[in-house]
Amino acid sequence: MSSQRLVVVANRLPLRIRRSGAAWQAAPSPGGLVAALAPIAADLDAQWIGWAGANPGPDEAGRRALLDSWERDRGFIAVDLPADLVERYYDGYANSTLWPLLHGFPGRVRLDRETWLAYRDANQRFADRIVERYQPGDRIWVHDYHLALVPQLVRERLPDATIGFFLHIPFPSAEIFKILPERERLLRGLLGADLVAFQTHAHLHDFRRAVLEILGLETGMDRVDLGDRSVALAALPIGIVVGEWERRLASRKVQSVIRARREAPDRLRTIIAVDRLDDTKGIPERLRAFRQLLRTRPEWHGRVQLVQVAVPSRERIPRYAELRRTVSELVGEVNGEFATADWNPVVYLRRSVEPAELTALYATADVGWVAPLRDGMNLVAKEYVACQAGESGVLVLSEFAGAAQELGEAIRVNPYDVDGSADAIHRALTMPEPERRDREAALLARVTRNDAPAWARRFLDELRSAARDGRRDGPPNAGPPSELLERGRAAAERAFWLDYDGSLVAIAPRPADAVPTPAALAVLRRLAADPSTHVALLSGRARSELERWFGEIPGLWLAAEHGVVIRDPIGREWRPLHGGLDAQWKVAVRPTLEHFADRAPGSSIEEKEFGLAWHYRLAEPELGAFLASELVALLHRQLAGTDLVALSGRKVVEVRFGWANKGDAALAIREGMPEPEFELALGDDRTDEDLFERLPETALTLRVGSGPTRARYRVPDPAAAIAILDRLAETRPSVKPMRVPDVARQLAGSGAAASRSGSRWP
Ligand code: GDG
Repeated sequence: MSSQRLVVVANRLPLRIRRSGAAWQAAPSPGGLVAALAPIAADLDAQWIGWAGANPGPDEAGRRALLDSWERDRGFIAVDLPADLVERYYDGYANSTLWPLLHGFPGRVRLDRETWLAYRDANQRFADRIVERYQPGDRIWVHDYHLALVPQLVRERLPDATIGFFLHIPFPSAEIFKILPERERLLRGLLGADLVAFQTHAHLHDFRRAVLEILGLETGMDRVDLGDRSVALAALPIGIVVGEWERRLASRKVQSVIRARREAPDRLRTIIAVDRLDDTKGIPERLRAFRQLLRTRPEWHGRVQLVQVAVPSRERIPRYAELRRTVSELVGEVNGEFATADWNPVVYLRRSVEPAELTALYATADVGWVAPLRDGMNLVAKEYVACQAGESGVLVLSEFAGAAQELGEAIRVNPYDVDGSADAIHRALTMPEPERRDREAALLARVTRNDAPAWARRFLDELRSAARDGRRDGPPNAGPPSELLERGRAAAERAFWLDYDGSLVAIAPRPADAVPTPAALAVLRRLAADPSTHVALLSGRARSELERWFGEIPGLWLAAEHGVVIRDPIGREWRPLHGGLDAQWKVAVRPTLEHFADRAPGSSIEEKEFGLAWHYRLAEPELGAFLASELVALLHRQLAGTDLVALSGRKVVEVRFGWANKGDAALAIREGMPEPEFELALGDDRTDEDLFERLPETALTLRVGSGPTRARYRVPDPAAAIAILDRLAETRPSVKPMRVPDVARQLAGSGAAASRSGSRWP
């Protein structure tokens, strides 16, 4: 049994089964995924799970026998889907709802509960197959919009499985995605994975927005935190198998076709376009633009030809049948308007062409015209570049294809702009040879470097680290071992980084009620009184409160508002962590928060010196949570481009400086100190995770209460935390006599002294 199998899950298996006369036969499936993964699949002991394409019919035993042999000999595991289910799941929800919606065409979306139920059912069947065949150590790689629920369905039954998802098509703006009645289920479905990857950063960004606005979950640039685990996000543009096109290009047969075409005496300038007959591909728009070129630039009459290959696709869906009619009519119109006895402007191939012929078409075309209205990536663009190797064809590429992000040397077009597109084609046809060669060479280098095997390897690397880093249930409620505390008690130089609310005192319904307990005050005093122990209280509270409660404790550092301002224990002066403190912004932001406070009875606004917070602990929980996600989304827009951020915490949404965090505050204080021999950090929420993350590995990090954490140890409540601090405050064997903390003295002095200390104080 291999321990690192790759299980590829896609709507279709690499082979489909079909009836030929009295027998069942295997035929290759359409789609490039097999080719993309083939170069790495062999090394990875890859299994495939997918639909085999045909439904039970006559001779069920024969069909089963063939499918069984696929499984045995090739690792292809078929998912059985009854014909009526395929129609509702595949033609229905996947291609009539999700496909147009994810491409951003809400007007073309069909919403229908029946097809949604079929989609769920089909996804469940895929998940069942995965779970049935699962072996510990497997890496499960789910592909595309047909199977968005699969990651979560598998996660529910295999909590420890490694699951990745790749979306081949775009993700739309949140406004459009929200249209879907099943939006929440779909997002949750995807977030069952350890890694969700997209073709471009733009799609990834739109996905993050949807997660925020629909689920109310904040996301990092490349991560969604779900509490008990996190999901990595990545932009991994797919490539083509360049080697395969090179091999075809080099074949004798293809070479002789290419030579014959290039050397033909009456050779026309040719433009190649290759698409599935799909309304996202912009075929009618392209034909209109070509007509415009011929109308406005008669010099091309008789000299240029557009070869449009259009492979029929999803023909049972009415939208597709209609598109087929539209395209045929337009081809007829353009040819009818301009053709002569010796010249046909448009050659229309409404069928699939053989790979060898396609290679020759790409290689001999002067222009590759790729004009989708929206496309995840578009492999045709890359294939054209690969087949022009050593030649000087020009790629004209829609700015709405994912490929446009990578292929900057192409001529970019807006496919909706008929005149602009006609001009771009004219420009491509008249571009000087050296410029054409330079552009093609640069494109070819990039397409070759980011080829399909490189893409797959990158995905699997990302998946490996996502699965490793994503599980953060953290340690059990055990606390640090006794000998560690003993060592801590004896260490010469020590530092303590302590959160207050939830860590030293329990959370109270109203923040003002969470006053320090005598036990908390006592232990702070004892620790801070020791000259070789540096104690810093790092809190989200305002400095006035910290000063009132703790201002008189000798030797104690205070950091207020998550480290926006810090007070040293000697000079007792507050200084900002960064320069340029300004609270003017509150004037603009306060009304937004007030509006939400009005809408949720029981909620209130807390005004800090450099921040604003909306607390909803006392509001009706469901309404509070709902409004909180709406508020965060609104604030994200309002604060874009400022150095402020909106963060949701425990029953609170807070606006504060993005640069302020407890980790940086601790490091700023730490910079001027002698290297501590022992260091302890204490915290109970997300803002303390910044602290745990930035301290050196050797620090003893301690989470108070439940929730995911980076901390090494956990204790159940503030009382248990104080018990640990009490032990560390016991009489120390090796305390050096009368040692005044150096840093404190430096910081208390002049600005010049502060900068000499090498710290980052302004
Ligand atoms: C989805 C996303 C993303 C076409 N005609 C013939 C033929 N083809 C091949 C092409 C190319 C493939 O079909 C089409 O790939 P695209 O990338 O253009 O588009 P989709 O099918 O919509 O694919 C897309 C892709 O997934 C991969 O992630 O790029 O954005 O929509 O390989 O060569 N092949 C042959 N004869 C034809 O007539 N042999």
